[in-house]
Amino acid sequence: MATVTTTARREGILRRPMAMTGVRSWFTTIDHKKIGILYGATAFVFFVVGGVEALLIRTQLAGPDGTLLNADQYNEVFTMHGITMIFLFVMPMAAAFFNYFIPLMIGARDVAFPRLNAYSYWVFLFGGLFLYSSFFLGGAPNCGWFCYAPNSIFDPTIGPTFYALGLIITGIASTAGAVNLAVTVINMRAPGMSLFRVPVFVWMGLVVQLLLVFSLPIITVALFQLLFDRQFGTHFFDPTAGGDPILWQHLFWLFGHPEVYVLILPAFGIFSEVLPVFSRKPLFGYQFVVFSGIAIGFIGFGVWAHHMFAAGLGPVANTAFGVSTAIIAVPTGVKIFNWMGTIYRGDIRPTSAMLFTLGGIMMFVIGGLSGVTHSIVPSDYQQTDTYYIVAHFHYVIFGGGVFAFFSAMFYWWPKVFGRLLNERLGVIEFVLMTIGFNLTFGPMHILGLQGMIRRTYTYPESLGLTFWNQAATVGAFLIAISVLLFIVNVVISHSKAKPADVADPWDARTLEWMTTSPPPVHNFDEIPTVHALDEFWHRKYVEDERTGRLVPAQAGAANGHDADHADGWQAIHLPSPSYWPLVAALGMPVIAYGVLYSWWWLVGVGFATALIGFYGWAMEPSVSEEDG
Ligand code: HEM
Ligand SMILES: [Cu+2]
Repeated sequence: MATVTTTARREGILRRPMAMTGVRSWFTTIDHKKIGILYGATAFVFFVVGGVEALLIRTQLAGPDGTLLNADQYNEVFTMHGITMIFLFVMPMAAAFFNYFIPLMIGARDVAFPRLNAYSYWVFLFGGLFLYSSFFLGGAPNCGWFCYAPNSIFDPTIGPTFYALGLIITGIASTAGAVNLAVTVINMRAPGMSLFRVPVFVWMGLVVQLLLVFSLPIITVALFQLLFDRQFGTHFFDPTAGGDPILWQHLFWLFGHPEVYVLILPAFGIFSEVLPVFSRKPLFGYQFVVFSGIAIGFIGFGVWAHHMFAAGLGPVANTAFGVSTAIIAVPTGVKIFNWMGTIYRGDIRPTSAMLFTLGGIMMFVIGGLSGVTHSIVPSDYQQTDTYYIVAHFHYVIFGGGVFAFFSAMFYWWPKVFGRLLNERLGVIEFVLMTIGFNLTFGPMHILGLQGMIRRTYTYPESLGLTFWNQAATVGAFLIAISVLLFIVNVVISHSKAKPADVADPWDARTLEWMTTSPPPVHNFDEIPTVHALDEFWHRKYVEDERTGRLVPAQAGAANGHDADHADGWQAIHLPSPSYWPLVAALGMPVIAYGVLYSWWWLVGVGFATALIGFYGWAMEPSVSEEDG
């Protein structure tokens, strides 16, 4: 096993740890940066797959009586589209940015549990591959992304069992990742980085991890109950045997609504990082942005039944959840006003990152407004299960979430890869995606109010829904072209020679920009001491006593030695790469296939594989003895 540790104190000079390279290093890495890149690349592939499914849906619905897909195929495609976009794209893409940037932004060398971090990535990957193997092994999940009972227990196809097992596996990955990142933010901050000096992106990351830690156990219990009902003949959700299908809805949405904040809070963090940098102003109302994020996290656990207004819970429950849902619009609104306060009178630079952030906020606001109309119970009776709802959640998740991801990619690409993406292609991509997006999902509001219900593979000419469906389909293909343009941009940018130095191309504010691009494997030669929010900015610029204006600090001050470390360099310890997290993760899908086909010997093999992995992992020295 190669060593990557150094000691400096003894030799008085710094010997930087050596980065592992080559294909093998990607299978053994426990470096948060490499794991971040793995999450990002995998999530992007799933985004493309989910996008192809969306184009299949839109082609089927482009006109009445579509014949591209039959009813069963359509059910599989829209279900896998929803599952893929939420569990295999948005969540892991957020994990990619959190993994790569949280340690850098808090001045740490890595996350708290590097091997657990690798484990969570491999379990996520195997969970995604397990779910997609269903297309070749008897039938993909076909019950919608929330897979309601009793349909899910009586469905004769194997799809709902793949659904239950697949989401149990991805849930394990998310839980492991959440514990890791939450402990990292709480325990690994650099000296002086008190909680109100932590960047908003990190704060939103912490809230997201805590939402996951508290909501995933609920859905995991429900998934095991669904699995038991299907595989072992229990009756949790079977109304014919004393079970209650509404129980599934309660359990699913107790997880499902906090889940939508797991999907959107990363975007709120990204907006709060990008706006100040390209407005050359500090974030307006930093503490309000932080507290409103925390408030959303809390209230988010008290609104779940707004997904069940038509399930017959009664006027009292409906009213209570209608009110709690309206209340959650308040902290969300606070953020919008703080973002507007940040750009107000700012020195705006319309870079691609800034445009995607501004566009993302606007699309999210449109989605938020239709969300408020859902909280009014009688109007939701009209809207629920129609394309008005489909329009709403695409405006918030895609409009808010995906636009934010593209903003983050243009913003942080130079830090991760040491080169900038092409700005001109970025602006064209933004314009195309914005037009395509509104042409796809805007008309769905109208289609929904005209009575087009979701999850139906075709519609008759007589309903008069054709025109807006055609418009929506054209829009979907425009979105696809804009995503293709992004891929072309990446290829072109990486085929060019690397530019000299893009350590801080945007003149940014936070610690990740204080390192080189890409950062060294140990992140910082010296753990910085933090004295303020936007620490890097305040190292670069000081206030001129006479004019009160910000003037550049003396050269080298930004990345200089900290006086606090006058006693010389620290020893840099980094854990060694390891195969064992991958081995332990491999046990998961093996166990799942065993349960799926009731091959109990295979379940045994899976458990043995996982145990061998955990044993090897536990017995492995954390750092090499050479460090002594
Ligand atoms: C790329 C452009 C996209 C298009 C054209 C698109 C289109 C659609 C359509 C037409 C439906 C409704 C299917 C039906 O009910 O019959 C749907 C469902 C859904 N979409 Fe998208 N979508 C896109 C991107 C996304 C993204 C980025 C996300 C999430 C991040 C997403 C999440 C969902 C979810 C969760 C459902 C519900 C599936 C269900 O009913 O179980 N979509 N999409
Ligand atoms: Cu909800």
